[in-house]
Amino acid sequence: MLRILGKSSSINVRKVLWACTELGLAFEQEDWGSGYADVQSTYFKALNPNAMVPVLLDGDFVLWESNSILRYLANCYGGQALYPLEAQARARVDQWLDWQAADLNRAWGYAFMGLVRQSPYHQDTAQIAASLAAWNGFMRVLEGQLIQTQAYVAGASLSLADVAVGLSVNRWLETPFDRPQLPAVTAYCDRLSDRIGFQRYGRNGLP
Ligand SMILES: N[C@@H](CCC(=O)N[C@@H](CS)C(=O)NCC(=O)O)C(=O)O
Repeated sequence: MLRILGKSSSINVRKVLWACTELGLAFEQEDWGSGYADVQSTYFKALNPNAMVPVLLDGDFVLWESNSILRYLANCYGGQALYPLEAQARARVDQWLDWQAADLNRAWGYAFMGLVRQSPYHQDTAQIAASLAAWNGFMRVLEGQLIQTQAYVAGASLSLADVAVGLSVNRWLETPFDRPQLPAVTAYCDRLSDRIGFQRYGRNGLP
């Protein structure tokens, strides 16, 4: 049985939970991370020296880094529909997975910590505004892509990229600020909401 270490309120853990659901995989989830079991413990840091969730245990095999876990699960457990073998189709999925982990994730960091987590260290209004502007800029890039595909991020069918990007879209929609209207992004979120995995894990781990 796969073990997933990480609390379901974590966006990166929810990627893995949703991917397992898409792949029809049974798993055991353990609540690790702030507010739960201690990721600074010797046991946990031997699994992931970064002291972050998620961590996947597949027998003796240990893997951290959420998007790498998505790729591993698809590669190992018949996920060719989510992560195509053909080089260019696979590269398109990788492009959006890497974009989510690097550009999009970096853009929202300050604003999310300040507005949602209410961190006292992230209350500089100019930096919040800069973070929101960068975040919206990347979301406009996503809007353009979804206008082209009229379906999912990497094309006509759901892929691993939608797991990472879909959860990010939920984060953007749930963060309290004056958002620009992005109709293709809104329609995309509605499309994802038909999926049981997104219903279970897409909305901050809540039903
Ligand atoms: N790049 C990592 C980032 C993981 C990450 O930032 N995890 C956060 C939760 S979303 C975490 O472990 N925070 C520390 C904690 O909750 O104790 C990934 O994608 O897996």
